[in-house]
Amino acid sequence: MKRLTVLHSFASSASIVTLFFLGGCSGPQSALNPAGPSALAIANLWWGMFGFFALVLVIVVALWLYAMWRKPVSLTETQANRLHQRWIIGGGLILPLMTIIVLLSFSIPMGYRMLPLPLDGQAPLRIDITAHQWRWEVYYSDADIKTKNELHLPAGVPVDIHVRSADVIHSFWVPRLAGKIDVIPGRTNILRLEADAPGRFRGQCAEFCGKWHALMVLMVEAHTPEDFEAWLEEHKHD
Ligand SMILES: [Cu+2]
Repeated sequence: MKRLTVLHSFASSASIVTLFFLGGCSGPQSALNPAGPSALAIANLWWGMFGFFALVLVIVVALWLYAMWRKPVSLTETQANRLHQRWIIGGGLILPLMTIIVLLSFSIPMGYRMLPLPLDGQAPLRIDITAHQWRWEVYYSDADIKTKNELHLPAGVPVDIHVRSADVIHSFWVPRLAGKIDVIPGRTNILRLEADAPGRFRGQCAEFCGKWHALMVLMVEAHTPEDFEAWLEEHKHD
């Protein structure tokens, strides 16, 4: 009876802890609450890695418990050496190699999604962003519109963000839409992102860049293509 109560309280504490952590999966800046194709690929990779490493943890703990509880076996020196060699080759070479190959085979194609590769029949929209200590300057070259800490884009359309820095290294990151890209002085890096549907998202500089780095926030608004056109028209002559 006592054991059952202990099991129950353990189960309810585990559920509370799980709910607490899952609470962190939502919100305007959560990479686990994707709102675009490349963010979805990253979230899937994250869950895949989480499952894989959870499995590794369970196996390691099981082996550890087994090692603690099993009866010692007496082996000859040759047998012991052979066993040690097997563990070194299996656990030190084959297992890490297999792990790296599996992870790379999933993560490399996902990385490609964020590259500005040519698209069939659809030209991506270009938006230029210059990072300053401590603000984002957004520039729509076709319409000659500038905004500060505010990025407007059409939903359902691939957008190429060309990032540059006016001073130090920053990192452009809108977790719900794509992965992050470093913003390096003297270079232009390009990140492709896309929002599935209209909505508001939050971006944040992801590389420590000085005193007010934490306040280097970017508000992102995805509009329907028609609303985006209207927004461009409205701001063209500002
Ligand atoms: Cu920063």
